[in-house]
Amino acid sequence: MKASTRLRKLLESSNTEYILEAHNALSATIAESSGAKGLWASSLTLSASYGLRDNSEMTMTQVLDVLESMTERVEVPILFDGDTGYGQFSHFQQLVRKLCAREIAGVCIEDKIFPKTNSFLQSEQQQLAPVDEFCGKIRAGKDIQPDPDFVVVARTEALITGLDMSAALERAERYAEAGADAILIHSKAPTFNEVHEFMTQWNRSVPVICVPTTYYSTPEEAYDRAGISLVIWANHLLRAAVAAMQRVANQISTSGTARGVEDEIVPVKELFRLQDTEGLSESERVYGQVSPWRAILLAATRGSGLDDLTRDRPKCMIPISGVPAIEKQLQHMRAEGIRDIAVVRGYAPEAMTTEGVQFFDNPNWQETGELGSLATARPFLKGDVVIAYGDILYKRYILHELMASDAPVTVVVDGSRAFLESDQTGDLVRVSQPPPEGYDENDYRLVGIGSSISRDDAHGEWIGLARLRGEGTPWFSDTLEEILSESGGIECDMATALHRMALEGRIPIRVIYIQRDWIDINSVADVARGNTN
Ligand code: SPV
Ligand code: MG
Repeated sequence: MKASTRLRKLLESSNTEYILEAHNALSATIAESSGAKGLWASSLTLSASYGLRDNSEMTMTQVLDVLESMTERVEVPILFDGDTGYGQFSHFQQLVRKLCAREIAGVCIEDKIFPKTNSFLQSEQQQLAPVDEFCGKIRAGKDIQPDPDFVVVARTEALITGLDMSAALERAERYAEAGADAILIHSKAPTFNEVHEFMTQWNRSVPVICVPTTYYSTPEEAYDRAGISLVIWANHLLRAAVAAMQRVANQISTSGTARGVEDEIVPVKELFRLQDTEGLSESERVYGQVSPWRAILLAATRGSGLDDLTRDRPKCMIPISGVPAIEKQLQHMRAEGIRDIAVVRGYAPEAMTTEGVQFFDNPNWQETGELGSLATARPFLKGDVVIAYGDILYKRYILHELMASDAPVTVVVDGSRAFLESDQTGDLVRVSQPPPEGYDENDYRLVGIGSSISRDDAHGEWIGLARLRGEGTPWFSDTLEEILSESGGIECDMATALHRMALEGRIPIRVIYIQRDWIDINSVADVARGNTN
């Protein structure tokens, strides 16, 4: 149901309803959660919270901004205290259009002259607008409103400015005839008597609203008995906030510490709740704004046989077609949605100028081997994580296929047997089956990897790209820690860990076969190849 329709229902309800003041999105949320069925966007409290006077000092743009933030956060209808309608009839028409566009349920305008003053300030000196002029303003608003249910409340300040009851009644009747959906009869009397008298003489052509700021002690039944449709508690949330803020500010200023106030204020997590932080986490799960993926790039080594090229930089910083090799891999990772990336540095860390990654340092890279480097990046070794050598280059589809795998542990293996063409080989791999001739959907499982696999037994070569997820990650981590503690952290490579896991066989390690489409930068020849690719 539209907010405006809901406000109409409150006005038409058979008993007296109430609405609560709110001056920003936070107080609107608090009022709504308390059970208030509607909100009063008060000119007094909106302007006060802006550090301005309630003398038409807040501009239409400023109030619309606040109203927009309020209506975005609450479901209950908002009745906006529109003062004199921001000028003559044509300004009021603009206001009505803008309020309808923001789904504000209704506006209340008062029969004073711009710039108005709050009803409780020098009220007797305030001038009322001529009745005909104010009726014209009401008609102008009603004629223009794009939402037929939008509520225009006409407020008469007759009693506030010291006019008598008959003047108040006459004005109210004329405003109802002009099309007002409700009358707000304002009074500054200390008791309900004045408004009560108005009600006894009122023709009841439209619902009546009152604002018992000064006659707040009236018993609730009195409004009902008198036929009041809606009571506005017009400023209570801001007054409550001011009292609390003054108490806490003074206490901290006097004592110099916040120790004593902690019990009197809400915990920070209450602010998070009111901001709907939980809702954001939910959306992140739905829309995948936050990538669940991490990567650790092992980039600690200098590389052998690359002396000239690595005099003052690690091998992953060697430019390939003008771009450091590692940057090419990072581009692929970001394109695949991997945002949290760790790079383990070792040799010449100062030459690693890569941006947007978190560095971990392994100063003992020469002794520890890959697992020692990996161990420095332990905080990244959780959840869904890609582990990659920093010095490999590959086509992007390879990473894409790896990210599509749902296995707990997946490794990418080049099944082309290109290693037979070179005497320098990386980690040879034995798989449950040789690579397929063409496309197939079989699952391939890692049987063994590393130095124990002979060239004859090997089905391919691990390219230095693996992914862990689910139960695969703690399994790998445990294996890593086990190997490090056995070896004292010396000379252990990734293949040692993967081989041990394959032998243990607790969960199949999936192999994704590729055919070439990658290189590693292990020799000057490789670099030359990279530059020509
Ligand atoms: C307001 O809340 O701004 C009102 C009511 O207009 S009063 O302050 O009583 O004028
Ligand atoms: Mg006001």
